[in-house]
Amino acid sequence: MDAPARGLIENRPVAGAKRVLLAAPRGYCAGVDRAVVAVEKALERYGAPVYVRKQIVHNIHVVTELEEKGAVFVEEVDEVPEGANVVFSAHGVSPAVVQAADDRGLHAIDATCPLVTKVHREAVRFARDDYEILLIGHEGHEEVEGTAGEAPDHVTIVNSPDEADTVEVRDPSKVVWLSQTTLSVDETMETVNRLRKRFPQLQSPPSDDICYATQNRQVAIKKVAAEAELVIVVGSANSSNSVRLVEVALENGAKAAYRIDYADELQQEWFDGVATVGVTSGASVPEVLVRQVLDVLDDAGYSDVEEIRTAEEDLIFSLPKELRGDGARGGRSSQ
Ligand code: 0CH
Ligand code: SF4
Repeated sequence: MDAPARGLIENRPVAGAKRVLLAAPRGYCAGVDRAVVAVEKALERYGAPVYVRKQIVHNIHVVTELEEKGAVFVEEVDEVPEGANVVFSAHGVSPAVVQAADDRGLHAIDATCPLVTKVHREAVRFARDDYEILLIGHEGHEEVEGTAGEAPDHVTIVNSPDEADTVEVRDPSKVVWLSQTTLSVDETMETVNRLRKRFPQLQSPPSDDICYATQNRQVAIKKVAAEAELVIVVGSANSSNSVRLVEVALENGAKAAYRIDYADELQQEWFDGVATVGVTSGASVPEVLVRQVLDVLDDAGYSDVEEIRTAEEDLIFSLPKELRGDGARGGRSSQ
């Protein structure tokens, strides 16, 4: 989308000085950057169209821009012409999808985030040792489908803390929990605590499944929310980690919190009497969309912007191996 018309929100007086607290880290994580760059590189190398199974990341702006460059997003590999290039999204795929692409003679480029692949490997290993895996995550989310698909006979999905009270297992002495990478840390710990009350021998994953980027964005918005009357989260409705940021803000002091895709969705009534606005963005959100929100806020008198940084991030993943032939490495995408 073009830059939104400025002056969308009126500059009305409020008690106290108007200011913005801008959470950091926010926006793109290493896995999203790598996945978006992978589609761009595939387009450069092979030319359009490059097919992508599911949204490469859950952000409408990213998907629209890549479509304009020649990416074609499909739901399943059977929609891809035989022999064509197909990119698997950052959220990962089950072995059945890999097999289906192979059966169709597709050239697959796997943009699954390495931190999602790590959880897949854990699922494979615990299943091989005949553990029952309680996979904490949202049923129907692509990442959960992909991870569960590694060991369908050993995985039971636990959608919520309440489900921890009712889920049944075969052998309570041989059970482990794993999780989706983009959940609320606090809610997941509540689920685990409730599971452990019922299954004291429950094992934990060897290392955190909720990834560094998800955790860092939640820590930052908690600090911002403690001082903000209103929190704006930039991110798409199907972006799990973005939606979690709204919930975390509300649970940690924000009086109101809203998720928007674009600055022109800001509503006048959200700002009534508000002096301090918190702003953040999900892991799949390009920074340009945050800048457009800050421009609208600036016009409304929220010109004093203070960044609240709770962690530094410098992780970069190398590109999928199928794109590494020229020695290219992942780097900041142009979006
Ligand atoms: O937060 P979810 O998992 O819905 O996905 P996203 O918004 O595309 O963010 C990137 C995470 C990709 C997989 O961990
Ligand atoms: Fe990888 Fe975490 Fe980003 Fe998901 S949110 S793509 S697991 S770094």
